Amino acid sequence: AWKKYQTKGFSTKEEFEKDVVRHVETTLARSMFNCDETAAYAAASLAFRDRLITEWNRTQQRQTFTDSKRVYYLSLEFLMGRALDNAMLNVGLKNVAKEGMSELGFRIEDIIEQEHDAALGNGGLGRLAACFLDSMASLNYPAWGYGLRYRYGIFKQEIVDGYQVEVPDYWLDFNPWEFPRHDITVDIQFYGNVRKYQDDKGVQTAVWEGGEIVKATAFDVPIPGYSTPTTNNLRLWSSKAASGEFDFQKFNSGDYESSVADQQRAETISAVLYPNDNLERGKELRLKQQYFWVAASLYDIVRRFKKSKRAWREFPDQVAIQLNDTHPTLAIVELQRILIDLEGLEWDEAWSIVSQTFGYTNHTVLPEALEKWSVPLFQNLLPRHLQIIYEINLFFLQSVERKFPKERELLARVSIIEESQPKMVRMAYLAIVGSHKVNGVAELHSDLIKTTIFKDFVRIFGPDKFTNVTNGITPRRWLHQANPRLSELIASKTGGYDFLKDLTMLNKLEQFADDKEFKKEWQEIKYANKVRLAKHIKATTGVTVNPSALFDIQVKRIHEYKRQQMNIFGVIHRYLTIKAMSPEERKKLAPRVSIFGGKAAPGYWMAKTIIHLVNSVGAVINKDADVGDLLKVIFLEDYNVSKAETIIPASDISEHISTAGTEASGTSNMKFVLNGGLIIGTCDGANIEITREVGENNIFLFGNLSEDVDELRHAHTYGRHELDPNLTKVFDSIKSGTFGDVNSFSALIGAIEDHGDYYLVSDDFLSYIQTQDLVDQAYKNQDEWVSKCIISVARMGFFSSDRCINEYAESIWNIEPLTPEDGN
Ligand code: 26M
Repeated sequence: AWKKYQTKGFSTKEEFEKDVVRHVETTLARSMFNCDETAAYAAASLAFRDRLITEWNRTQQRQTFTDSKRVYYLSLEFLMGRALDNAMLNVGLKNVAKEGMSELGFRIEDIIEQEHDAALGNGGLGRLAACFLDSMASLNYPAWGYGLRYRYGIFKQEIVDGYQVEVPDYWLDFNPWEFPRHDITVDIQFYGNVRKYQDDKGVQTAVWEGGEIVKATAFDVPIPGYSTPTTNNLRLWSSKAASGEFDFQKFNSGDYESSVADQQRAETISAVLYPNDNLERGKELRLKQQYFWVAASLYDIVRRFKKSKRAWREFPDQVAIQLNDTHPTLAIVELQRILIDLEGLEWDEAWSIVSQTFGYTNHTVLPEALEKWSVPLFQNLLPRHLQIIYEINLFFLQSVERKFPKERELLARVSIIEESQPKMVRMAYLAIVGSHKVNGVAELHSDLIKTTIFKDFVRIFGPDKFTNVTNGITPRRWLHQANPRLSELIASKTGGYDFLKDLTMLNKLEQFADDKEFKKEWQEIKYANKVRLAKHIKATTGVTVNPSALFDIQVKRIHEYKRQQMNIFGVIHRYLTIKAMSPEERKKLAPRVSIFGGKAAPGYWMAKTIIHLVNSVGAVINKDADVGDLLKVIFLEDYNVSKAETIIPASDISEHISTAGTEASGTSNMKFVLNGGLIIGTCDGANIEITREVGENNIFLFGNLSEDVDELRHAHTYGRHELDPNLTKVFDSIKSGTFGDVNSFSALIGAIEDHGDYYLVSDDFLSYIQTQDLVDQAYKNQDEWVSKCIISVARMGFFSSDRCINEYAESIWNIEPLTPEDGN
């Protein structure tokens, strides 16, 4: 029905070509005679961008006129990847563009490849935010994302002599997908002092004064929904110096050098994404980034609310704010400050508004990732906010004391301020106290936070405040865009592309799990995807891999808890086994390609050592003539969203092998299964729910359970710790120098042999290699294997981020979709 409102703009290939030529000749000021692929990409993007703008404006008007409740998704990371392909598919004009570009002499694939990834995120958390934006728009929810416009995204990874080298990712040279809003700026204050005074009526007021001001400028990115009239907005803030304001007063007028230095210091705030994933390091600049972004976003949200002229108590009926982990927790304090210091509300009324507005999503239980800020650092940077935090804490602890009168230790345990040296602000506790709902991201994870790190808070607030929303992924990017042939095959059997809007429709595929013709097509598509990846491997590493081999893939951030070290030890074990075999025995083996990819945080030395080991092992195995095609080891450089789109559809088996209880959810597990690959994994995160959906026969689970982890760790520390003999053999071969310098890898071995094997690599090793043998056996029966893959895909409907967003909308945000029928 909304189609009748559809915008002007091209809809045929001729019209598209006209737009492209116009942009080449006028916007880019070039002639069609020297239009290269870069220019063609630019012009095609501008043509699509024009088309998005009308719907974007209309969506915003609709949301304003109907005065409907909006959700604001606050995330320091949005791992968007490429925009052009996504825009073409979402507005349903990729074929038009393909034909048009072809007539202009370009292949659409080459044009798409020109785009630099928007890589404003580290890993799972950032990519989840990007999937959520796609789902919120595709489901017509009135929703905005708020983030930071980093000048440098996550670093580019180069592998030099087997080691990771980081190269800056300057991505803004040409970015047609953002609109600078130089008229939308906010002054953000840092440092300074708080002066308290009483007015004539004896009312205390706090004034935050002095310090310095930095300007936030908005940059807007349109977010088109798939086949919907909704185009939502992602607003990213960029920092610059507030020129001519009082921050310059402290310099002598005409002191040019220090003015420039000041300018640069201000611009530093939005300069670079912190490249840590699941690690907190307490740097002042990081806290500055957080406040800068949170204060600008809240100013914007509050300004929009005030235009509606509603009473403050209606704020939570108009506004839901979701905190993507604790990174935006300052928003809670900032809204309280706005309401009491600037708008003159009473504390209690303000606090009730604040705590009804926010929801907090936890993404990790790793202790080293839980955010804490030193009180002295806080005091210096945000003096007024620290006062407010102390008040919040005081009222909170008073309420706890009333409820649990004689439990002094409880008060110390749940205090937002940790009484350490120096004292620390516990951001997760602040987020819980200031939100109406707290959720984990998979069932096991949500249970774990309720019984471990947030246990006391469940007693205090009751169990209903804590809930689960299992993560999901957008099928538009992770099936339709990444695997167009599989998407087409599915469409041909399920009655068109409706399954992209209702992924549970995949269940119609189950009836074809034994259909010969269907299975043949399915296999052909997988093979073609593997050929494509093999070409990429050849081009980037020089290694030839056989596309008929079993492709075994582990791509994700490198972290000890994700256990890439166990994977590579397993590869070495396989290598030693092959070496010990007779040629006849070798003939019975299933050839395998072990593929790794992922970035290590630049300061995470152990993770970098894992990368070095993978490359060193590959260097030896890949040129061993005894082994040949039976085993190849590949490390793919610079894993990112666009590379994931080629890697994931090419997997036969992928690895999700974290120590039980450590991976909150995982989302690549869902992407791999949705693309017709099976997985080997531990009983962790969403693997458990994937098993529930696809059935135990269609997944390779192994290893200890999360409830056994504490005991095993305890036994390592206090009992004898005997290593698995298979693992010992692997260590012996490393120690004998098979893979180069022995000392390079001693820390990796030492962590297991001498330092308690915290991630239980040895405990799970036997079960891991035995399960890998089962994978080999299963792969030999291709007929059964393909049926397993089809059945699994058919049962993956639950893992759409659409399901996930509908759950948030209903149980946390209390918002409704909005379409033209409701407005303009
Ligand atoms: C912290 C401090 C300084 C700089 C960066 C950080 C930081 C950045 C990212 C800390 C944690 C970050 O992300 C955690 C994360 O990605 N968690 C993952 O979230 C996914 C989506 O819910 C889950 O699927 C993964 O299991 C979980 O590891």
